Amino acid sequence: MVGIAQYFGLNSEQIDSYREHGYIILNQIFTYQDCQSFVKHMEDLKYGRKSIKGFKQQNKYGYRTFNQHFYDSEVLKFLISPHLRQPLSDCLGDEPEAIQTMHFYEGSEHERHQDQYYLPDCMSAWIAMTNVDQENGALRVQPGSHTGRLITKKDVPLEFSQAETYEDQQKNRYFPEVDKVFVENGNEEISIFVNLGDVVLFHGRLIHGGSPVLRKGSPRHALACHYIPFQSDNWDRDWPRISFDGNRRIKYRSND
Ligand SMILES: O=C(O)CCC(=O)C(=O)O
Repeated sequence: MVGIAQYFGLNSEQIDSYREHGYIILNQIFTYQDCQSFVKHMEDLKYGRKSIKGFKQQNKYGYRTFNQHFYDSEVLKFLISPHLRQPLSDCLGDEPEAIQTMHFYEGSEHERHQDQYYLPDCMSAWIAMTNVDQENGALRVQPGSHTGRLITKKDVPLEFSQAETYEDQQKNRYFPEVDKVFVENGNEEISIFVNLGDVVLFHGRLIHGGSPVLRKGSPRHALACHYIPFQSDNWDRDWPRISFDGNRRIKYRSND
């Protein structure tokens, strides 16, 4: 098992802060050793020193892997770590079910977006596996934006044609809409600097993205984990929804 010895939920101040700002930083949830051995695992896979069936990197928003927990128990271990269960449940007001992972080898420089566009009702636990500073592409967020407008697939349909790729759709139609909401909200954007083992919990409506990478090529390992409330029916993927007990269910939207 990874993580420090005891499991805590959020105190009332932390819950209030999460509700007000749409994110909260939890310090030292995972140990130096947990993070170091995970980074080694990821680097070994990247450079072919180790192989695992299904392993694939995407060169999209920096080097990353997508849903590696489907085939890699090292990722699954973090995704459903008991250290995250109660804090997530305190934020969601329901039992969390794990739905998605992305491991970033480096800063993504991802444009501003809201995760609930892609995964309705979700929230995120973003685990820093290396120290994250001004230079290697910190997470940037607009505090309070989780109470502003959410751009959904009804506003910007996620449809492509021969003439328009997914990337075009995002760049030409989706990101500009989020930028409009960002301006409407009016709050300052901030970059979040954290140490390895820290976790940023954030609301799925929070406008966020990746800060510019000033030191090109610098490693910045982070595992972004996404969760949905158990009661949510807002789900149309065929991916398993994984409980913290390890149970898996495939649950489709019951209406519309
Ligand atoms: O890690 C990053 O740079 C961005 C992560 C992100 O945008 C996400 O997890 O949705």
